[in-house]
Amino acid sequence: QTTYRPLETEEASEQAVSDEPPMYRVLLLNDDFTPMDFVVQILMQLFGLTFDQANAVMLEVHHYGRGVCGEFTREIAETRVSQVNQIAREHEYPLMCVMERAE
Ligand code: NFA
Repeated sequence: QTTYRPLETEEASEQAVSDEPPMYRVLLLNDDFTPMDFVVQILMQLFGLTFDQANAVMLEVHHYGRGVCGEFTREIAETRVSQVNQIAREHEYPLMCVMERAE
């Protein structure tokens, strides 16, 4: 004997499968040594920000300790983090870039 139940719609089951990839925030952390104009250049070159946007993010990091460069899929976020940290190390600045899950 078979028990039949209705097919569940997404709404009925509340188990909808997201088709969107998880997003990651890329953050810059403040330090006392990295020059402000170097941070602004990084934000323009690697994150495509305008000078004014880059300046605003840099000042947020400088005043509050951290600031958001953007939100990306995992691979892109990982690549940006590596690029920032590598360029900073090449210039012997302690600038730190990290990522965290958004949402
Ligand atoms: N705090 C740094 C300074 O005063 C500037 C800075 C901003 C460093 C953002 C790192 C990130 N030179």
